[in-house]
Amino acid sequence: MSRLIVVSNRVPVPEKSGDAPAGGLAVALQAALEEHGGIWMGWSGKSSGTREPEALDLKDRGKITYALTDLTDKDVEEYYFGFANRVLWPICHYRLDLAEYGRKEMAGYFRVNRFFAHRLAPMLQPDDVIWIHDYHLIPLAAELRQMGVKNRIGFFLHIPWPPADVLFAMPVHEEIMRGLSHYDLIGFQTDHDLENFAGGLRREGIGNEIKPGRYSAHGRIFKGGTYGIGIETAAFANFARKSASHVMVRKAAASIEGRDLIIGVDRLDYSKGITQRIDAFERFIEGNPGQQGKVTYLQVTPKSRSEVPEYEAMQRTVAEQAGRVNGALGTVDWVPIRYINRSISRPILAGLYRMAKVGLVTPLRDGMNLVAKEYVAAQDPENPGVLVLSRFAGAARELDSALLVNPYDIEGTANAIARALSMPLPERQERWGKMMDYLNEHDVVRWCDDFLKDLVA
Ligand code: ADQ
Repeated sequence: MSRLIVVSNRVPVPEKSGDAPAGGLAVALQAALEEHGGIWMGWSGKSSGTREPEALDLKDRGKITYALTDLTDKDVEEYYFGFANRVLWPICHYRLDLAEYGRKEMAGYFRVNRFFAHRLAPMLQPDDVIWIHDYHLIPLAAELRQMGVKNRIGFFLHIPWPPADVLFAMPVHEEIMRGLSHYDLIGFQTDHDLENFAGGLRREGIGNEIKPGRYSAHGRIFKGGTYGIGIETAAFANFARKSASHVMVRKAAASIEGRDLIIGVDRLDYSKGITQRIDAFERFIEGNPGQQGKVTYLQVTPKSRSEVPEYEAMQRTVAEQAGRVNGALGTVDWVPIRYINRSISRPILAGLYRMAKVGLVTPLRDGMNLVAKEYVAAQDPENPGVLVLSRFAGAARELDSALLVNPYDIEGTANAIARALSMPLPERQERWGKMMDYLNEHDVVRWCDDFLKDLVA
């Protein structure tokens, strides 16, 4: 394959070449970029105020050039907080009720995509392969085509794709769908998302599947497929094994004092089902009074997108809820819920996952959910914990040996927590073994290879 060009909203630039990035996605993409040589372009995360951003900031790290651009305040407001996070994010997570449409924001979204295209195009060589990531940049291929770019362009959507009726509630759904048809390959996390996409094409009468995995719409033919993202399974498992001796993990273990640990780890986001999960935990304790004082539920939740009003409101709601449950159920020597609003380093996170008898991953809707996979990879094969997983996470389509729950069913989730805590060792090992085999086979490097292979085929 020729050079690889990756474009995503944010870019994990290493301090110096060879530095290992923190997340699995960055690891896999950096490895692919190292192999082929190339560019990773995106927003610097900084604002240029009211001034037009200056030329791209280029940082060379070995065979990879990181190309960063600032955005104006107006761009950040309209493209990022406005359209991407207040329209596309809720719509793609089936939350019509939370979508806030505004002409200005929509215009800003398309304007920033055009701006990205204008900055990227001059750096392209004719046989470069371009891979664009996520909902922030759907129209980017169309803008590049407009400028005469004929290269292979692939797109991967990290979040769910909604059914036609949800999508069509979005005023610019036509432009968004047309934008997608300019890619050569569109990748989704699950078959479900791909079916929703194909259903949308049919319902609108703009296209259809002409043969398996090949679609025709807006006068173009392109491929669509399912590529569920993985984690660095082996590395994460290794991490977790070593982490048990980490001083912070040992302190955490001591503070649990022989109680069973239940863990939840999510960005503070309404899609993650955190309030329903706390309700389910409360119901579990109320229904199992013998468990009082015997379990600790640790919810690790860094704040995210605090500038978006729905997220700011949620910060208050969850904090109040955790406080209320602790007030109602706690005793002088037992705090039922430990609620933490900060990021935790990966070694400590891995150690905490391993320590937890139950991993609670109950999003109302999630593209994949990597926490579910990390929790499984971190377990001790001799004594693995139990994953309680929402059937509405993409991961549920792969990890079907988890205890699958409907997160809206509070009683059902409470029962699953009880079942997880009392599950006999042989059943835990069998369920865990199946999931771990899957994760070993389908790690993030394979995800990256599969997508790129199909893009260039
Ligand atoms: P996210 O919505 O961010 O990702 P997820 O897949 O769970 O959700 O990934 C979160 C990552 O952040 C995990 O690697 C997790 O370890 C880390 N993380 C979360 N809380 C943390 C904390 N307190 N401290 C440290 N690390 C923390 C989007 C989509 C998902 C999709 C991914 C990848 O919404 O559905 O799985 O992209 O495609």
